[in-house]
Amino acid sequence: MNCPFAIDPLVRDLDGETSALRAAGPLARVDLLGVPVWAVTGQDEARRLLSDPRLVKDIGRWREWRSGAVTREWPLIGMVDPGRSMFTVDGPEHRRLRSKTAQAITPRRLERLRPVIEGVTARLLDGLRADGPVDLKASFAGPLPMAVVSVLMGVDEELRPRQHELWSAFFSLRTPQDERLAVIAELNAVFTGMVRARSAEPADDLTSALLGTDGGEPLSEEEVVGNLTAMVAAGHETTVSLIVNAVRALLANPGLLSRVLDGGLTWNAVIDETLRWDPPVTHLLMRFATEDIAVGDSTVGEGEGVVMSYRAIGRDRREHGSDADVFDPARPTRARHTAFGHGPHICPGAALARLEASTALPALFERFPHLRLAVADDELRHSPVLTQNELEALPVLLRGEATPAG
Ligand code: PLO
Repeated sequence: MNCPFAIDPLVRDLDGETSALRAAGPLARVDLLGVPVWAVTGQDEARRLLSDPRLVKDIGRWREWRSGAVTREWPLIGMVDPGRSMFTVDGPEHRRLRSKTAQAITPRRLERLRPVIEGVTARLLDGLRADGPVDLKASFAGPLPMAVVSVLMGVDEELRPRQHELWSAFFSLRTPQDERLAVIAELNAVFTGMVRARSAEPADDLTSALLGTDGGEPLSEEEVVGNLTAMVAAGHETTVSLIVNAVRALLANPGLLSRVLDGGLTWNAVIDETLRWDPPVTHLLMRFATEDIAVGDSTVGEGEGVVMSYRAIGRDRREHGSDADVFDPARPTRARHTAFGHGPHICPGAALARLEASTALPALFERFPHLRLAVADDELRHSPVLTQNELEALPVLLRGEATPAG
C-alpha cells in the first residue's frame, strides 16, 4: 500500500498492466501520475459502485484536490475537472442536464443518422488507395465518428480537422501541461462560439435542441457548452477505438473472421466481445466517495478517488471464466461487460456507437475481404493516452498482399 502500482502514462505494455491490475484484486490501490487512487478491476464491484449514490463526480469532494496535492498542473486535470456538464454532476441535476441529450439519441431517433453513417462509410472506403500499406485508423476509423458526431451536434465542416488536432493533444500525455491548458481554452472558445451562433440562429441539430426551452428548466450557456464538448469528445474518441480494436482482433484471428464472413458469428457478437476484451476506455476518471464505502475486504475512504479500469474489468475471470484473456465472440458471457458504464451515467451514446461499428465493420470487410495487417500484431503500439485504449495506427494491406494487386 505504501508503494502502489503505477499506471504507465506512455502505455508501453497494456496487456501486462491489465493482468497486473487484475492480480492486484477487485479494488487495487494505484498511483495515477503521482496521486494514490482506487482502481476498480472487478465486474461485480464495478456494478455495485457505479450505482452507489455515495460515489460522486464533484471534484470538490476529492481529498487530494482539497488539500492542494492536485492542481491544474496535474496532466489528467482536464478529465476530472472539465466544468459543468452531464459528465460532472449527479442526482436530480444530472437528470436535468442529461435528459435532452439522452432522448435525442435513442435507437429510434438514430435511424435518421443511419444514412449519414452509411454515406460517410462508403465515401471513406472509396477514398482508400489499395496499393501499399494504409493506416486504417487515420483514413477510415478516425474520420467516421468525427463526421457523425459533428452532424448530430452541428459542428461545422471547417472546424473538424482542427478538432482532431485539439483532441489528440488533449488526450496525449506527451503534451506539455501548459499546451494542454491552452488546448482546453481553445476548445472552450470554439464551442462557446458555436453555442452562441445556434442560440442566435437555431439549426436542425442537437446543440440547438439543447438550447431549446421545451421540456423542463432550460440549460445555461455553460451547461450547453459542457454537454456539447462532452458529446464531441466521447462521440469520436471512443468509437474510433471500437472499430480499430475490432478490426485488429479479427485480423489476428483469421478463423474467427471467416466465421463472421460466413454468417456463423454476428457482427454484434464481435462488437460486444471487442467491448469486453479490448474496450475503447482503459480507465474512466473519476469518482469520489462522500463517505466511507466498504467493498469486499477494502474500504474506499471518504474523499478518496475511484477509477473504473474497464479493460481489467472486462477480463474478470469470475465473470467470464479462466479464458477471459481470449478473444472469442462466441463466448456466452460476451455481452456481460460494462464497457459503456453502468448506473445513471451509463453512456448515452451507446446505441450510436454500436450503429457506427455495425455499419463500418461489415462494409469494410465486404469491400476488402482479404484485408490483413501490414505489420506483425505485436508491433502495434498504443498511443501515450492513459485513459483511452488507443492504438497509434493500424497499418493494413487492403488486398492482403504487399504488391499492388491487378
Ligand atoms: C473531455 C474534456 C471535456 O471538456 C469534458 C469531457 C466530457 C466527457 C468525457 C470527456 C471529457 C473525455 C472522454 C470521456 C467523456 C465521456 C465518455 C468518454 C471520458 C473529460 C470516455 C468514456 O472515454
